[in-house]
This record gives sequence, C-alpha cells and structure tokens, in this order.
Amino acid sequence: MDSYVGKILITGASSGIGKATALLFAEEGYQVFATGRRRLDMAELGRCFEPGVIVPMVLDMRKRTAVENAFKAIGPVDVLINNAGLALGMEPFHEGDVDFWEDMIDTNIKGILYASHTVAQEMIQAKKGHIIHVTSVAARQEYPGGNVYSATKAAVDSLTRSMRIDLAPHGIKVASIAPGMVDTEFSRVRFLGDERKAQAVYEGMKPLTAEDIAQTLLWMVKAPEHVNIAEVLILPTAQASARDVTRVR
Ligand code: NDP
Ligand code: 8X3
Repeated sequence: MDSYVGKILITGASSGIGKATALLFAEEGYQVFATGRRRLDMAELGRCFEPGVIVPMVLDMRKRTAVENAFKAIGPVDVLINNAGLALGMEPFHEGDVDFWEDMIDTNIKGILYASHTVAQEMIQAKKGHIIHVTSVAARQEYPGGNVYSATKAAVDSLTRSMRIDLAPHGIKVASIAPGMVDTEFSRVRFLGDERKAQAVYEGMKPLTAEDIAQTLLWMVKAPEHVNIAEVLILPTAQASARDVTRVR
C-alpha cells in the first residue's frame, strides 16, 4: 500500500495550467501521472518531488495507440484532468490554415476522446472516478478569429454533458472548467512564438494565473463524494466575457 491520498492523471503538464496543477496535487499528497510532448520539461517536472510522486510521461495526445497503451499501463486513477490543448492562429475563417485546424481538432477533441475512453474503462470497474475537461470561455462566446478553436472547445463542452449522462450511472463524475484569459504559454503558442503579439493579449489587464486554475481544480476534486461541481466559468475580474476586457492604458 502506498501513502498517496489518490492517483491523478493530468495531460499537458509541461507548462501553464497543467504544470501548476501537477505541482499542486503533488503537494497535496497525490501521485501524479503527467503527460506532455516536451521531453526536457517533463523530466524537470518529475524532478520537483521525490521519484515516483510525479511520474512524467512523454506523450502526444494526437497519437491514439500511444495514448491508449500508456494510459492502460498506468492502471486505475481516481481523477483524469484533460487539460492538453492549444489554439493555433487567429485569422478570420476564410484565411485560416487547415493544418492548424487539424492540429487543434486532433489535440483538443480527439486527444480527450482517446484519454477518457481508456481511463473510463478502469473507472467503471472501480464504480467511481472523476473526469474534468479544461474547456474555455471561448466555448460559450465566439470572438473574431476564434472560429475553429472555439468550435473545438464547444465540442468538448457538449461531450462533457453527454459523458456525464453515460457515466453517472457508474458513479463517475464528469465536469468542465472554462477559464477566461490565463497568463501561460497559450498566446505564445497561438501566435507561433511572436512575443509582441502574445504580450499584447494581456496588456493593461491582470489575467488569471495557472495557479488560480490549479486551486479551482483542487476545490472541484475535493468536493464530497456526492457533490459534482459540474461546470465552472472562471474569468479575470477585468474580463466580463470572451470579448469584453477592461484595460488600463
Ligand atoms: P500552455 O501552452 O502553457 O500549455 C498547454 C499544454 O498542452 C502544454 O503542456 C503542452 O505540452 C500540451 N499540449 C499541447 N498539444 C499537445 C499534444 N498534441 N500532446 C500532448 N500535449 C500537448 O497553455 P495553457 O496552460 O493555458 O493551456 C492548457 C489548457 O487550457 C488548454 O486546453 C487551453 O486551451 C486551455 N485554456 C487556456 C486559456 C488561457 O488563456 N491560457 C483559457 C482557457 C482555456 P507540449 O507542448 O509539451 O506537448
Ligand atoms: C483561451 C481563452 O479567450 O483566448 O481559451 O480563447 S481565449
């Protein structure tokens, strides 16, 4: 028997929300299985605690067989946080890059399907479990250039609700958290490393931090067994909707 309070699997933990969440849950006594593509960042994450507390896994969520094999090998977990995701580009629909669309669809939707489908089998056996999807305010409110990114997150919102219907009879909670602007690598990735464009996103306003989201995820996970915090929308105070941001210039 180990002394962990539970086992949690977090995707996209090489930076941002996933990394902060992995560190927080490890501090809270969980054993954390953490995935990401960047080998060095994952190895560094694994070294933040005693060996075995955070188990880093180099994994591309777009690769179905690799995800299925890796997640089956972990065995049962109490919690799955489907966080890995990205936006690429912010062009109007008619100028969009179809390769970017494929990447967002494969990661943000199909990656979650592969992960949840695999992990749900063990949770059904255990008659309990908790799956949380990191969606976005962009799932509920579109904005110029958000098109395919918004659509992927809206698909995950819908999936969350239908998975909840199918999995509640098995004692499994399914939930989503929809953040607004969070200062992570998200905008740097979206604008393909263009620092100026990425920084402009948060200019004159105080965005959420990755730790804000991690703390909220911990609160969701720590709810009593009979309580499912099914949907959370979390925004910076300066952001009223996907399109309304108060900036001090
Ligand atoms: P980051 O870019 O900092 O982190 C994204 C994480 O996803 C990284 O660990 C990255 O790891 C991982 N990832 C991306 N593609 C893949 C892939 N194909 N396979 C495996 N891992 C992948 O951004 P955030 O922390 O902000 O993003 C986390 C989630 O939060 C995303 O789903 C995003 O859509 C969502 N979100 C973010 C908001 C924001 O304003 N920041 C607001 C609302 C939602 P690696 O590159 O190593 O693979
Ligand atoms: C990330 C937040 O508003 O840039 O999901 O789409 S937003």
